[in-house]
Amino acid sequence: MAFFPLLAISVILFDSWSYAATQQFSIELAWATRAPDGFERPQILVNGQSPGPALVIDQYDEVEFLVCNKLNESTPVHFHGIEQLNTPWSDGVPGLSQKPIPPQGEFLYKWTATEYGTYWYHGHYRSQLNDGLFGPIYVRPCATQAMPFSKISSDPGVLASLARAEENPQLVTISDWSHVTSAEYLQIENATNADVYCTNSILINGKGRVDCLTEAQQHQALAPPFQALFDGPLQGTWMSENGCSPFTPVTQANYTANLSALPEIITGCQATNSPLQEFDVDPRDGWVSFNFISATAIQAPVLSIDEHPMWVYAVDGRYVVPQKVDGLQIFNGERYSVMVQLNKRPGSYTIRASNFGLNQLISGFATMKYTRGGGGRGWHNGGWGRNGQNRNPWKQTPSTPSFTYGGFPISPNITLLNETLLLPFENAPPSRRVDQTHILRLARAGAPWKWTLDGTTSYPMQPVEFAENAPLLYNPTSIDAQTPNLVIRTQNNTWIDLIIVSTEPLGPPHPMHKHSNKAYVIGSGVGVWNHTTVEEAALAQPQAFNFETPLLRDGYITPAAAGAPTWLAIRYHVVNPGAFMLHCHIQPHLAGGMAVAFLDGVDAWPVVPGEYGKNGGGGNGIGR
Ligand SMILES: [Cu+2]
Repeated sequence: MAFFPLLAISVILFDSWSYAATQQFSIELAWATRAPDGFERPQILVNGQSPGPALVIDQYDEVEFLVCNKLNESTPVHFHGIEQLNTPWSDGVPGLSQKPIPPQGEFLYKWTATEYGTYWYHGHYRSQLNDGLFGPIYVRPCATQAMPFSKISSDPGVLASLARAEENPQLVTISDWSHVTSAEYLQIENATNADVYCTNSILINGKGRVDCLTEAQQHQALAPPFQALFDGPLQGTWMSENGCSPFTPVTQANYTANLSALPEIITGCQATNSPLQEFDVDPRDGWVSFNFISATAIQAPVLSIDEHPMWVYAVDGRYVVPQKVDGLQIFNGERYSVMVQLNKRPGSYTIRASNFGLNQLISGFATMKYTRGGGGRGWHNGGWGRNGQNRNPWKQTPSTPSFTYGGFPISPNITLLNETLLLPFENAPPSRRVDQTHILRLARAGAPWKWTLDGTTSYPMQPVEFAENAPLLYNPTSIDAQTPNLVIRTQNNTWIDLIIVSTEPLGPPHPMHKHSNKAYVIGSGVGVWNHTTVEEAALAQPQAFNFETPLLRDGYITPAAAGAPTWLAIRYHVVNPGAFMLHCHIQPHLAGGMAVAFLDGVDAWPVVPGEYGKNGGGGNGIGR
């Protein structure tokens, strides 16, 4: 038949011209009893493990991601930082883009890996993320993508090593772990009427241990800025056995917590000695890329590797002009990729994740271990020399930290990344003309653990509403979509400024995250925001803004509040119509309602493919 040769030709053309492949990936979610830090409790496993298996794909691949829910509760899965260009129905947010997947149900997410870089997937229902429902995603850049490494070296051999390291990164997921489930955690917040901000350990790739410091060690480890608070407004109080800050009106926005309802498990400490994650590195490679992903519920640790500086080269997936630092603070949901040169004496070096925040003095650890000698300085596998002298070049002593247990530099010549000084590698500054400005007021909403982004109302997180009502994507004019300040409408192809203003008396930085396409972080400051537009504010305080070289990110940190209001300004281009959430990525804050919904591009509203049913119901076999 005549069409056979034609078919053969078209297959050949497809193979030689298109590198995009369809990547099928399926995960099964189930509860099991595990002890990732030596303490047994139920954990959500993804294909039998937590973190779940890594999804490693090439840029422009088509992804078909099947979720089989074997939990006894509903769930969706969200792809953090994936822009979901033209696939807003695969964003995984109940109430916005789908109904949660019921127990025994399945849902097939389909999206295109339009952007290279490090991302992750996680639960987006209540706080299931805290129970272990997450895993890494790495999208290898397409072959024509320029690489940023010439800032690190001009030596072709080194550049080749860096390129190899980038292609085979060590994916490092940092999470925090509580000895109660996320549902129990929220119940404790309710019962104590307190903002509960402590965990029992910090895990690196799912492994950690419970550390208990003596009070003397706590005093020594506490970073100076927080020491000043204990010498000031918190004078006369001290942290708990596990380093948790006291629940006083000072830390609870002037509310008084019902401490009799606070279980010992939240603030006590029983040390464990479970195994830590070990990253084996081969010094013959010259360099290794650590792609850090923060899946923490609460903690914002400073990451460092003893005796090894790090070149930060990508942030939230995108390349930046590489910057050499000794450590960096990573907030909830963020990703930082760093290049590390393997030129030290072969041995084991501690990787530290030390929380830097008033909430808790807590650290997690892992090890980077050289698998052999033969590194940059010519070390070889050692042993006893012919004359009996010890010629073993392997490092025998513990490695030297650059940061304290409290996440503070050991000495003034240790450098911590200042993320506001990072420059985009491929700069495409935002529009200077803006169509809409929204001022979002971040505050507590009637309780220390309830939050709002519109100044008064918590975003409704009640599961019953998600189960019964049509998601906003499916019905953008429903009753749910009429709450004026919690559901914000934008027109397609317009530029939007969002100003997040915080008036908390004493509050942590809030790592805000907007779903779909990235936003430019154009400014932040301390003081009252009394402007109607960024343009007006920039005339008054030009030093607070960067319109020329802002980073494009999917996470943006509000400045910490300590007695004065703070604000953060981001700018984004509406290019992907759909229903997308903006929220704080501290999980108890999200559960407490610190969120708003955007109906982006209401004038070009997408038509959801029929395979997802009428309301993204998540029934069996969707899309198959
Ligand atoms: Cu927050």
